[in-house]
Formats: sequence, structure tokens, C-alpha cells
Amino acid sequence: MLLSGTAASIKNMEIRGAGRIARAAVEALADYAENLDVSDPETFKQEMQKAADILTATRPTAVSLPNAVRSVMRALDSFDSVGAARDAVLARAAEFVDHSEHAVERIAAIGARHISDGDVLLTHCNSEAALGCILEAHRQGKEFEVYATEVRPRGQGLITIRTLNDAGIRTNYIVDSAVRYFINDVDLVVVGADAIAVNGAVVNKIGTAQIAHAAHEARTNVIVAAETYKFAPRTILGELIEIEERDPDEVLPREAAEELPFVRVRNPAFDVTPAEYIDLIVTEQGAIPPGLAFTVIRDYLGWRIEELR
Ligand code: RUB
Repeated sequence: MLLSGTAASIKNMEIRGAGRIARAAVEALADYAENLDVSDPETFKQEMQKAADILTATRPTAVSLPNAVRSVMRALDSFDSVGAARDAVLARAAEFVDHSEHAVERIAAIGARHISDGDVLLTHCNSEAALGCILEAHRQGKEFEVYATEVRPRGQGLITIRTLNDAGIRTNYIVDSAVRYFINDVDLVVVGADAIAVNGAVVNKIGTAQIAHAAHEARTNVIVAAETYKFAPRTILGELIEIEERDPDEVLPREAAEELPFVRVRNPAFDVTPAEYIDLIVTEQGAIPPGLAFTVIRDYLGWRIEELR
């Protein structure tokens, strides 16, 4: 079944990256609704909620996932038959996927404006929104080169360098710890986001905060490419974004770790970059300074403080 398959693929990172996770979850929800064989609307809603909970529990950090699931589940707020509810879920899911794909294109167009001929860029991890900006600037004929990090422990940098190479973009592949060594050669850091808090802090792949810190010290600009559904509404209430800590085995094989009883291997998958290290957040609605994160949550995600209590 698509639901359990998608949930497992998100968990084991076959499907990864905050935007792709959100679209896959929404497609799995739509498929579940299409095949849910119940006649009572209330049961339909309850079963859909269980499916939504399974999907949102897969990875805790990317807020695109609960935001996307919520936007589809809102279709169930008012309905009088299973047929109408099912149609509403399918329509919302298709709308979300379409919106998400267009958002990435729009971000690419806006983000590309911030990349100039002769620039040296640096990107970290593998973000379709960040890469979209870089690929669009290249498509426009701008000449630049890119530094791409390895991204320990899962090596998402390999996906990034393949994409850049396939596009014919000159790329330097470096270990994560070499960023500060090269940062003075870099004009612009372009990364994606898994979540953005109301105070403009950005949660992205582990290592992003160190990179942004080094960039800040070197007076190198940092832009974050992120769809509006990556802003985290509940941070308005002071709720923190949960940082996923993955299996230590990804960092050090279990057999090696077992020989070191005094060593605890830690594997946080994301970190938090403070707003002061970020110059601009490029969303599909336009580029904003991180200080305007609240307006995105209010105006584009439609959350109200009353609703969050
Ligand atoms: C991926 C990651 C990406 C963001 C944004 O982490 O940190 O930078 O998710 O990606 P992981 P996108 O590999 O652990 O999922 O722009 O594609 O949504």
C-alpha cells in the first residue's frame, strides 16, 4: 500500500528533502483516501486522521510535512458524505502538489536574481529549492562556480554534485570541515530549509549553522531558498522545532562502536542557524529578510494565534 510504503521510504530517507517529503506524503494521503472502503463519513475522517498521523510521525524536523498534511486534512472540516470528503481530499492533494512544484520554480526565478556573473557559490546538502536557484542562474547564461559539501554522514552532497555536473556547472567538492578554509573565496551561500521559526531562525541539514557562522565572520551573504510551507506556525507559541537524532550507526558502524564502551556516538540530522546569520529568505511569494517570518505564517499559511492555542 502506498501509505505504508511512503512512510517507510520517508523514514529510511529513500524519499528525502523537505519539499519532496511533503509532496510524497500528500500523494500517499490521496491514494489512501481513494482506496478507503468505508461508508460512514465519521469513520472516513477517523481513518484519514490515522493515516495522517502515520505520515507525520516519520521524520520530526521538516515542518513541510505536517503543514502539507494539515492543508489536505482541512478538506475534512466540513462534508456530508464519504464521496464528497474523498473528492475534497483528492482536490486538495492535487492542489498542494501543483502549488509545491510551482513554488520551487518561482523560488528558482527569484533566487537566480541574487546570483551574478563571476560569483563563487557554496551550497550544503541537497535542496531542490537551493539548487533550483543555481540551475536557473546557469540557464540564464550566468558564469559562476560552486563549492558543494560532502554532507556527513549520509553524503547528500553526492546527489548535488551529480546534478551540478550534469548541468555543466564548474563544481568543487569539499569535506564539510573545509568550509571555513574556503569561505573567503565564496561570494554567496545558498541553502534550503526544513523549517523556519517565527524569529527567522532556519533549521537545515547539520552543519548549516557552522557554515552560516563562518560566512557571517567572512561577510559572505547567506540566502535560504524555502517554500512558505516550510515556516513553522507553532513557533509563534514558543514551541521549539524538534531536531531529529538518527541512528548512530550512520556515523560509526555498530561493531566499531561496540568496541568503545565509553564512547557515545551522536547523530543530529539538523541544526538551527540564527536569523542574524541569514541575509535573505527566498520564498515563492518573494524574498524577505528573516525578520519578516511572522508575516509569512500569518498571511500565507493563514494561521492565527487563537487557532494555535
Ligand atoms: C535535506 C535538507 C535540505 C532541506 C531542503 O535533509 O536538509 O536542505 O530539506 O530541501 P535530508 P528541499 O536529506 O535529511 O532530508 O529544498 O529539497 O525541500
